[in-house]
Amino acid sequence: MGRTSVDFTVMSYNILAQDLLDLHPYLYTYCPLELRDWGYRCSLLLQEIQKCQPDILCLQEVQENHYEQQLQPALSLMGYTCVFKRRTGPKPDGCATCYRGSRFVCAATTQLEYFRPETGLLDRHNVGVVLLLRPLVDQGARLTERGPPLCVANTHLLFSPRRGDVKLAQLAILLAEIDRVVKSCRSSGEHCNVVLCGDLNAVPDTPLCRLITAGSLFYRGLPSWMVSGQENLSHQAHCHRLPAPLWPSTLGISSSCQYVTAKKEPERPKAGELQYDHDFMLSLCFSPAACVRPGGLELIPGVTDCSPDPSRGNQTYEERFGNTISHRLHLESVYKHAPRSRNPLVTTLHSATGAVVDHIFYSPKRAAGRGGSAPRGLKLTGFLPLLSEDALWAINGLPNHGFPSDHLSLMARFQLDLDTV
Ligand code: KL2
Repeated sequence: MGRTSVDFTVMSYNILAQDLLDLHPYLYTYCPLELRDWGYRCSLLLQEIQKCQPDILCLQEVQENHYEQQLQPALSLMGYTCVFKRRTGPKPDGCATCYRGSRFVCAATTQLEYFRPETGLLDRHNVGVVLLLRPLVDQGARLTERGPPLCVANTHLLFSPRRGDVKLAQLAILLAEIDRVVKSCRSSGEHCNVVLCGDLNAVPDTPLCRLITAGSLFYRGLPSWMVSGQENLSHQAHCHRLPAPLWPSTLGISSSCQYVTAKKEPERPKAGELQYDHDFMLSLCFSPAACVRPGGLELIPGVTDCSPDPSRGNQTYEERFGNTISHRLHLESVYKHAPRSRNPLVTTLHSATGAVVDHIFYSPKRAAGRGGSAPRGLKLTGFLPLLSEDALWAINGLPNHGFPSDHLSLMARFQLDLDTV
């Protein structure tokens, strides 16, 4: 009898790009210069990863030259395979997703760019990485692929507290890609679990996070700054409210955060191609396309007098979009139990802010499907606690002698049921 489940851990960590630290020194005046040094921070970071031994590591603010010169080589020696995606634009950092080669094989990789200037909305240089991983299980001294696949999405969404509209559209691109991966698994009969993590630059219980966990968001008219809850900007005179639709159809993503397959214009037939043989016409007889009534069809009672349903098909993009964004993934937050208190827990802290902006979402375990199929989803079996603002200021804020970044690392442990053999 083989194993019936495996455990794995996921860490999400914004490691504070040196470039951004040096660009905003006024945020870290309390932090001694020697603790702001990349060499010092890098060795602390690698020690922390070595100690926690996450099976999957999702890093944000990874500076390209530091990735190439220090992080990738060191992580490779620790047994990790990494996929890095630098931001578009001038800033030299990006996201890196690493997994332990002894625990997973990677079946597919997508590097997402959210810069889509043709949309008139997505004009910021943020990125994401989506991997499809297959668990490896030790079976008689041999590593074998076993169990349902896992889609791991890692991202760092736009910081700007006012631009909730851009953040939501960036998230929609990420959700559409995850949906595509999950669907491609489903088409081959597999249930794909999802882990979505990273620095979303949005605090819990705000519209952006609620879209992820509730699956839908009514956004029309919502003040843009409210989307992420980073700052209260209700006092400002001019307040941008979210329009509907939020993004144009040219993005190729529906309001349910799924890719829209573009409808191609039918090609005009060349002369002589208008001949159809009897078998071809017969094969069309019951196909849906053959049941659509051409606009200028001559009325013959009983033959051509059933007209198409006018409530479908003629709607404009704006009408179809509605005022709601939704998605079809079931996701829960690992850190939803974090209690609100006078001394709040945080994932990031410096002179200007102390907040929870980093998250790990996952497909929770649900009841068995019909026909006695195996229960689906991940069982959360543990997570690394956060610290309070007070506790962190008591050890001189972030970064400090023990923590290399202005963010804390988040970590969760999951149990995954393997397919029974
Ligand atoms: O909030 V962050 O820090 O997830 O920890 O993400 C962004 C900010 C990161 C990438 O753009 O750079 C930080 N004031 C303070 N921090 C800023 C600012 C700013 N004006 N701009 C960017 N960042």
